[in-house]
Amino acid sequence: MNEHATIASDEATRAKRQDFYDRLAPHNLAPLWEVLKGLMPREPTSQAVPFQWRYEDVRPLLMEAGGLLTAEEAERRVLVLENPSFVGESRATSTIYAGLQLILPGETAPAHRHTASALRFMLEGEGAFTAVGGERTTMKAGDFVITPNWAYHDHGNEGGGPCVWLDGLDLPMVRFFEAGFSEGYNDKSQSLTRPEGDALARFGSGLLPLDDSGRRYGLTTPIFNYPYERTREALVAAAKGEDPDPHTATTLRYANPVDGGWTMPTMSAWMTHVPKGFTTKRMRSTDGIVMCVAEGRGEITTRDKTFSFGPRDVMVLPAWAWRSVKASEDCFLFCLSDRVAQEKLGFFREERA
Ligand code: GTQ
Repeated sequence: MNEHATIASDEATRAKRQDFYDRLAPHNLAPLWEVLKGLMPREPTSQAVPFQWRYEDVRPLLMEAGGLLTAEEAERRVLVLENPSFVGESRATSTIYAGLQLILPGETAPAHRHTASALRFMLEGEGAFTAVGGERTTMKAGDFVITPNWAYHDHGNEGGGPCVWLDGLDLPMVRFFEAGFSEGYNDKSQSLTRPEGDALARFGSGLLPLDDSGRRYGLTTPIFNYPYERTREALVAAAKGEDPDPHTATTLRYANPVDGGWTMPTMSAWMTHVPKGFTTKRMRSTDGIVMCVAEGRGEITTRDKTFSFGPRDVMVLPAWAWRSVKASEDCFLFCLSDRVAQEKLGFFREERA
């Protein structure tokens, strides 16, 4: 067979196959062999791209939103942090929704509940509170606050200035499963049945109630505020006791005191302390990460990007992209991802250079 004959027969074969595919289509059938490599890549290539929102850029726009509508009108006055790859999809990473929420003095973000789990990382202002399970918690800068799925929650601001926090929700996951419900409460705010600090006293002191399983919120931790004061103190003390890990420096994860697992069923959260002058060795993992700077300045490199960061900046580190942090000051970095969900499903992997 000469060369031309080969090409001719390849073309003939291709045409024959294409004709077959065209006849499959009306039956809603498709040939796997044409898409198999895309369905099962040798390794992940995240659609999300590395991105940074500098707080100094976003803050004026958020304040402008504050002049346009009330928290009550908006239900939640939030600027959604959309990954450039997912415009219009309310996704920061493939699986995590993130946003910056503003609440002004005297405002109420009305009570509602939804299938999505939510977490807050407090950024700015004093006097903001969130209420869950009949208890309020005042949110201070750096606090990690949790709204369990299907728990009524409302927010308010009893301080004198604007309050802003980062919201992280598992909305893209809920949407993927098409399992989302939501409903309003019969009042603007829920009624309070416990004093502030009750949950932290019962579950967050290295003690547990004798007659309470702690499963108040199903798979979610019964503590709904992990105060920054305590987290920071623990990290600083831990950093004194051991040299920083080459890849993770000093990292502590937020834990459910009932079972030692992560705090929520779908989203993992942790905080990393990178001491001044330290650069972490490159690592990568299958979870796309939303990182928010609690304190410090430095640089983060991931995929083809290097971002210099300062307090309250938010970054997206895509799944399976190498990442490294260089601290020019003592850094405290809050992170969230879908790691817990991936671990439960058997997907999670990481690699350290
Ligand atoms: O505070 O309950 O950013 O329901 C998006 C949806 C925050 C909230 C968001 C929400 C909330």
